Amino acid sequence: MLVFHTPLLVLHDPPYEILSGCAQPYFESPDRIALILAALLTTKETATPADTASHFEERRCDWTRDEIAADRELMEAVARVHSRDYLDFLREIYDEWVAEGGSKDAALPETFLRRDLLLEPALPDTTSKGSAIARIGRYSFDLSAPVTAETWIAALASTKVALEALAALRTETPAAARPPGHHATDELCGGYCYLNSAAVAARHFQAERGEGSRVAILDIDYHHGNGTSQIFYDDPSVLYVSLHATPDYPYYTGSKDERGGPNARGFNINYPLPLHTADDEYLATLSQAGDDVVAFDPALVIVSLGVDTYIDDPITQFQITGAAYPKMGELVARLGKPTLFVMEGGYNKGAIGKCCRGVLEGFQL
Ligand code: SP5
Ligand code: ZN
Repeated sequence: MLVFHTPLLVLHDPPYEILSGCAQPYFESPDRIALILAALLTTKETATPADTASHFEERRCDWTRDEIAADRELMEAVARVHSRDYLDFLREIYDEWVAEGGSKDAALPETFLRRDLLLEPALPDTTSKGSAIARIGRYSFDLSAPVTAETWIAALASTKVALEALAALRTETPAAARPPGHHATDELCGGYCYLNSAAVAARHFQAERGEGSRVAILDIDYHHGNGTSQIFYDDPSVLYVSLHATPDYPYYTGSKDERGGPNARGFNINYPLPLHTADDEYLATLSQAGDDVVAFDPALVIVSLGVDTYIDDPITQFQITGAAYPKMGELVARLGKPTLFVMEGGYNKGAIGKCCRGVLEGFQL
């Protein structure tokens, strides 16, 4: 199994985020990638037959910052999902923020543009250019997506890693990508996410294979992927199926009633699960979600792989143990489809590598 990554992913390193009203160290930290790669690429000293059967081969992509910034094809791919204005915002905001006297550590909103705050329907000019602090409140939905000097390059690199893995896809390929993507909508960043790599990969696949080719996105991150759901909500060619905790972040989306827009009723499927959910209930639900995917008969399955479902994750509440991860991988393999894994959340530094390895080994059994 080829594992894709690039050293550029670590460039995005915000000093803090605001959680529960307090500044906290940024949970979505750069060392997550090294921890995952170490777990995948290290051969265990006590190799069992199962270990040797699963084989991870590193594909390190040595792009330069300039190559990423000037990559026209990548921009085109990203622009299939995100609006031009939003992409301009991500590229420009840090410099604009610093020029305005903002902290060099990171740009973070002070206010959010809520449409119900406006007295006239047109957006105020300040949200396009001229006031960085107004502009960032237009394109963010929380205080967990600070924009640093390097965020734009790292987010682009993260998406490019997913596209490289997609291009190399045979039966399965994991992309070790960060920052994650599933909370990013067409024009909002939040929840550690800036560019929605899984969505960009889905659209890119369709651009190459023909517009109607069916793609299923199976989101097994602990949180509801509100961004992915929004992007494909009215599109019957992309099935979005999510297992996630309720009530928890992002709080306002993820209910069973969200079944898709008028053109795509039934193509958005949510499985909200109670906060205390443990292995058996989770796996039974995943198996049901697998049936949804099989019924849809997609040409490609994209797994938004978050391992923040783990029992000892610092910001979540499920009680999923290490033993469940290989079983998740097995259930995904049973779908019998070409499968792209794109990394999303997972914040327990001692466990994320093991959990990812578990899923991918289970897939290969
Ligand atoms: C990709 C991804 O997993 N994003 C998750 C973003 C979650 N951000 C808010 C989490 C709120 C956690 N509140 C409990 C804090 C316990 N210290
Ligand atoms: Zn998550």
